[in-house]
Order: sequence, then structure tokens, then C-alpha cells
Amino acid sequence: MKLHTADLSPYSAKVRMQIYAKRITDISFDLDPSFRQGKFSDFSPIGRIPALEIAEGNVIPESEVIAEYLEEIYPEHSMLGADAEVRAQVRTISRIADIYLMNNIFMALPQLNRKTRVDAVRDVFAAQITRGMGALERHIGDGEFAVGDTLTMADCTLVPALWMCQHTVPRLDVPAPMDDSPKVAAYWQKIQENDIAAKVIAEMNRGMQARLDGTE
Ligand SMILES: N[C@@H](CCC(=O)N[C@@H](CS)C(=O)NCC(=O)O)C(=O)O
Repeated sequence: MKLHTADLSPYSAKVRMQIYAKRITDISFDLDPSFRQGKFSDFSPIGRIPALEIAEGNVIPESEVIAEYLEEIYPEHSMLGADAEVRAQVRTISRIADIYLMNNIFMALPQLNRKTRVDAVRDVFAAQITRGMGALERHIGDGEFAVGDTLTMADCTLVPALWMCQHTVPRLDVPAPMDDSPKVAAYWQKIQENDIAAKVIAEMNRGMQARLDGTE
């Protein structure tokens, strides 16, 4: 199988983090050339990465769908939690990160450009990001991991989302989203010391550098 992925893509980073944590070694990383040509929808109708190519012409889109598929076919080293209640907590945090943080950050990206920015549009998305962060503050655990005492899918979704909060949102000239969320800020400090989280953070930093250098 091939995961179509790019270093800087946070949704792809989420699945890469899951693959590293589950110690899956038979998925290769690739990026179909059509992605850079703006024609990825010929390859996968949604036209976004990550996309998991499970056979020629057979592609699974959407990070959350890929993550659940991988949990089903590689049940060892489960990243979903030990019982139904924990799994609900893991999925709740994963959804907060995907829907209420990342989706709004992506919608705000065109407002990074100060010359073309519409403040009212920027403010709508910034308010939604703040609201999502407030919800995360109340749901997140206060230990080393987002839920319980092991790495779960909640961490795999949160680490790239919080990286985006730190590196992208301040460029909108609004307060950093974690400023009023001490539990999330403490989690972010601790999780960066985790080897698997550190690996995807390094990949995202590399992707950002390549973007800035124009080599990507
Ligand atoms: N809901 C999707 C979002 C994926 C997504 O937006 N990927 C970005 C890169 S991180 C992308 O491929 N963007 C290309 C485009 O919008 O054309 C998921 O969870 O996989």
C-alpha cells in the first residue's frame, strides 16, 4: 500500500504519526505527481491528501477514514483506546482537532496575506478557532497524552493541529490560540518530547522550510 502524503500536510502527518506509532512497515510514502499539477482529483475524487492507495485504481481518501481503516486491518498496537468510553474520548478530541481547529485554520489561510485580507472574514474563523480551543481545553487530559496514559489517535490528530495553531494562526495577527488554554499549552510542551510526535513535527518543519525555500 502507498500513502500519498506531503511533509507539511497536517492531515497527512496525522496518518504518518499513526503508522509510526503502530509500527507498520509495509506502507510506503509517495505523492502522485498529479497533486503538484492540481489534478489530484483524477487520482482521488476529493482531490486532497492524505490518500491511501490500497491497490492500483483503489484509493481511500480522508485522514479519519484512512485511520479507522488502518485500525481495522492492523489491530495490534490499537490507537483507539481500551474500552468504549475511552474510544469516545479519543474520537471526540480527534474531531475537535479536525473540524473545529484544522478546518477553520484552513479556511482562514487566504487571510494570511495582509494585502488582500478581509478583517471580518479573518475574525469569523479566528473566533471559531478560539471556540474550538476552549472546547479542547475542557476535554483534554492533564497527563502526558491527550487521553489516558498512552499515545492514541487523539494525539495523532492533535499534534499536527497544534503545530498549525502555533505556526499559522499568529500570522493572521490574532492572539495565539493556546494563550488562554493552560492545559492544552502544557500538553503541547510535554508531547513534543515524545519520540513519535517529535518525528512528525520535524517532518512538518522540514516541509515548512521547503515551502519557504521554494523547493517543494
Ligand atoms: N478532510 C480531509 C482534509 C485533507 C486536506 O485538506 N488536505 C490538504 C493538504 S493538508 C490538501 O490536500 N489540499 C489540497 C487542495 O485543497 O486542493 C482529511 O481529513 O483528509
